[in-house]
Amino acid sequence: MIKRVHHIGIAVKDLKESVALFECILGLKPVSIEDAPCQKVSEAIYEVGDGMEIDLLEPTGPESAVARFLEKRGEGLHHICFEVDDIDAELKAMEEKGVQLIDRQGRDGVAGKIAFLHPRSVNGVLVELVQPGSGGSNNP
Ligand code: CMX
Repeated sequence: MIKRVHHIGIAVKDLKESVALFECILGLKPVSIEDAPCQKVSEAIYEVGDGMEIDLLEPTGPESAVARFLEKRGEGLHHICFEVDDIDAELKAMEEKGVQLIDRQGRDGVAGKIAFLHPRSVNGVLVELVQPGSGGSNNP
């Protein structure tokens, strides 16, 4: 079952400049700035409201999915992540409904087990699912 929006990912070209912009325009400061080698990004994480995060994502190399996104589409909304309680069960149910999965099973991500649904199946929006506290590795 989908429980809440866990985070929204925004692709940016220059994390330092975007962090300064967020502070200047919105008065927001990141709770952390870190590398996520498993996703080939550096990210600035903001906590907004009731535990929801906004993550600014700068690619760490040309092979990053975020680098391809920036090249094709420019800066902007990259993905929405929903928290679920049983990621593998959700993926199985979605596959049965004909959703195009990028990951057929949850894999280790920064915040727990994660998986992506292809934007082609979700009105052009890349959707991530996360099952917190189950996995949670920063390694590739
Ligand atoms: N949102 C919406 N559409 C997107 C997209 C995104 N984030 N990324 C790519 N697309 C579009 C492409 O523009 C392309 O559109 P057209 O068919 O109209 O040209 C289409 O999806 C297919 O793209 P593709 O050629 O397969 O492009 P990629 O090789 O760039 O792969 C995707 C796209 C979604 C499969 C890949 O980006 C992926 O596996 N993403 C999951 C992992 C990820 O994004 N990690 C980033 C960090 C996450 C985090 O830190 O939480």
